[in-house]
Amino acid sequence: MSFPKDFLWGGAVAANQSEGAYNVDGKGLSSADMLPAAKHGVARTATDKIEKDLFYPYQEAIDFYHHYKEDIKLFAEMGFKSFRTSINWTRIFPTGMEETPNEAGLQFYEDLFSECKKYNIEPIVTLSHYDTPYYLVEHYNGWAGRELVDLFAKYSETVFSRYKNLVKYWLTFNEINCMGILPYVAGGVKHSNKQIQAQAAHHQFVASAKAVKIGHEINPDFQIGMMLADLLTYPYSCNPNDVLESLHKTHDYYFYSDVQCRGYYPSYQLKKYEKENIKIVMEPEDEKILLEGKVDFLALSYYMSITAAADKTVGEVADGGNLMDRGLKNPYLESNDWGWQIDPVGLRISLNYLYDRYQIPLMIVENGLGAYDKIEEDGSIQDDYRINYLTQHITEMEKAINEDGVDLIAYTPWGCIDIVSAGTGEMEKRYGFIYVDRNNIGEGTLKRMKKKSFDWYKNVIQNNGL
Ligand code: BGP
Repeated sequence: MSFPKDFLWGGAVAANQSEGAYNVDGKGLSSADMLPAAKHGVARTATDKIEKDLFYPYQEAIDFYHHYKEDIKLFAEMGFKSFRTSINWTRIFPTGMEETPNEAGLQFYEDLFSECKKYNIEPIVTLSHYDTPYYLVEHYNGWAGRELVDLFAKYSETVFSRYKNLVKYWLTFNEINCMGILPYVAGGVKHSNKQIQAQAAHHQFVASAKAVKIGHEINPDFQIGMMLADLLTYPYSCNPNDVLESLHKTHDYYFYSDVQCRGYYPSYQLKKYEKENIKIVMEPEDEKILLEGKVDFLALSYYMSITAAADKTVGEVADGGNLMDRGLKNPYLESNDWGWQIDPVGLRISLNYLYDRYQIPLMIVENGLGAYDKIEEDGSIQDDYRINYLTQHITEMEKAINEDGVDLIAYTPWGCIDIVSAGTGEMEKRYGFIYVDRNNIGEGTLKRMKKKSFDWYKNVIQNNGL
């Protein structure tokens, strides 16, 4: 078992779920800041302003903003070769509309990326991770507004120029396909229907393609990728109608990677829009921009798989499966405490599908097990379940590389340090190798503690996956 020599082992977080400091040093409000905590099984809904009696878990999060040196030191101790995080647009342009950027915000990320470089950790930076300036949400209905394309291009140009010698790997939009599932979270789209979601996705496609072009002009060595939430969907049975249903569900998310990796809308999606009477408003240059702004690599998140049946009365809807229009449970798989079905072989299958389809390098920039962790009397955290989950997935990655020939270049497990959950706003859905003392209602010292998986992952990296 071996991994490529320069394989980018690391970990991942996002600005909004980790940084806290939501209103310091000139930062503006973002769509994420307006999401109060919910509970397991209850979707988070944005408020129009910050309400005093609600709890907004991103406001403080794990205060990575003030703890990043300590945290990166711990990542370096594990031997990280890469670290994925995002830039919070509202630290750079507080409303998204300013003429000149906020220097304090620019300086923060310069310090953060320099700190990574100090330990030879390669930053992998997402430009937009579920974070839209709230001003743009209010004035343009988020990404439903065409105005955001050029505002985003300006923001991208600003950060590309500033960090051109610090950052090589960039991702444009986190889980861009979630626009069709969670339009507010993915695009600050508050008032939404299928037509609006399709138009908002188009704006992100064009904005991403523009960013790719601008980035390559600023530094031809930049590698700029797209990011797909991999929602691997099997047929519920071998009934051809179920197979067809799973193909259609697969198209629902491959559509996004097709546009970004191939540079044009796939025919199945154009037919679907026609059937649903959805009309995309395009500017004359858009098709050219999409083609010229194809991405250099594809990054994916992978947590689970679901199944699909043609007959709408069969099967049991999996947790979260209702978002994917009746994603069904798979009798062969077990689930985590949040009902996400654990499927390591599915990761190998997904990597094959994606590499066959696009023939460009792949990165796994999110994977992991959300779980409740317990601190033992001796202060240790015995997270063997997490070690087990990750071992199984790494084993399948290795097969994808060595047996199937997939060009996989990075693995950054999600929430390498415990952060706030995006789905529920809980703190106690933990993914990390590092425990953070904070609970669901914001109590705790924020102290960092190594879990058992910390030394395990250190060993994995040291032995290049062995
Ligand atoms: C992905 C998001 C992340 C992240 C992860 C885990 O969809 O890109 O932001 O949080 O899912 O989800 P959760 O936090 O709900 O467990």
